[in-house]
Amino acid sequence: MSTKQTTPASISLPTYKEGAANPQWCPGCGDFGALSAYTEALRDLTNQELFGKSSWEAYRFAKPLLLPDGYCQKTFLGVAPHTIVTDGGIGCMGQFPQYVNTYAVKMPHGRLLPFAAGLGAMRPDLMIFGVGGDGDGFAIGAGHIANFPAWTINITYLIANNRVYGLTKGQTAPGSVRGTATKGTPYGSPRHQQNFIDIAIANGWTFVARIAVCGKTKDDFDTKKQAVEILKQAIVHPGPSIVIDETECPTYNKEITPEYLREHVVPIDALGPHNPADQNAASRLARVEIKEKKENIILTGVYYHAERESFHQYLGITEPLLFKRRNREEAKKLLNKFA
Ligand SMILES: Cc1ncc(C[n+]2csc(CCOP(=O)(O)OP(=O)(O)O)c2C)c(N)n1
Ligand code: SF4
Ligand SMILES: [Mg+2]
Repeated sequence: MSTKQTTPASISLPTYKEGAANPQWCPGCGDFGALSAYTEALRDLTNQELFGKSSWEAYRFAKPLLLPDGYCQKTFLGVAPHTIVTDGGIGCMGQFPQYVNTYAVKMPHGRLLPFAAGLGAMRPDLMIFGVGGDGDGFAIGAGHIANFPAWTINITYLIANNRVYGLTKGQTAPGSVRGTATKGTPYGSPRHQQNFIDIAIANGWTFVARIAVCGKTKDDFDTKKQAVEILKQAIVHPGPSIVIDETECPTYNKEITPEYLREHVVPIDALGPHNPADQNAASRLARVEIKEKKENIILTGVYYHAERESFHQYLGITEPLLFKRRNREEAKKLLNKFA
């Protein structure tokens, strides 16, 4: 993160790129679209007015403003470069935190959620944004996808589903469709594609959505605009949010091109009304699309959205734990409880 001080007025889109490294992704990599949607979402939230104050001011006055309701409302604790932690895994998408001007961490493969759990528990005033690939999330990290949401800690997790292990040169990944031929599976992989949305709903993620940043579809539907809106909703959602980004790896996955995505993306609303609060309806919707064959559709939009008592609400915690100063005696007493 840049150490240069910024004034509230100067926080804009360039601020989120200031001092960040130049992306090392291949030309045409879908991760560029995800990065751009993320920074635009941050820009919009940064400039949002709340409680009659800009979010920057709200950050500074967060404590008095938010005490009555607790810290479950991550939204407006202030979205600004110094209040955001972008938490990456390993893989091409895992490089993402280096390319944005926020605090950044890079965890071992599949382990961004344990870090988020610890940080989110202690610092609910921060906005935590996890980023990784389909392999990182649903292969080596799958145990955390299952366990993390049970803690009802407030984060947003963006997973790039390019359907390959991009960084390690294109092996099949949890997002790969059955029959995918790679160097490691020259006759086509017999493994079925995992249904990420269904897994997320079943495991208790309380905001579950899919995006695809691929321009305008044949029906003139703007996928980037939808992606930015969904990321904003996911960030604002007071609980574990997961967003699957259907994207391309032009280097190792020649089948999923932007044209392919534009042809197959259909917004959920186009199928008729959907109530995201209805978990059964959301699970049914998650099974509408079977992407084993090319002619099937890729639904984008919010599948599921529910409120659930948070970790901090349950424990009655109304201020970030690290802000609370304890003297030595108090700390000793607390530790002795675990002896
Ligand atoms: C413990 C461990 N096992 C294996 C690896 C090798 N490895 C690095 S990235 C990667 C796969 C990344 O695929 P994905 O998460 O889909 O990200 P992408 O590169 O496609 O964005 C693997 C297997 C590793 N870094 N650490
Ligand atoms: S290998 Fe694929 S996922 Fe990785 S940077 Fe290149 S295009 Fe992107
Ligand atoms: Mg991948």
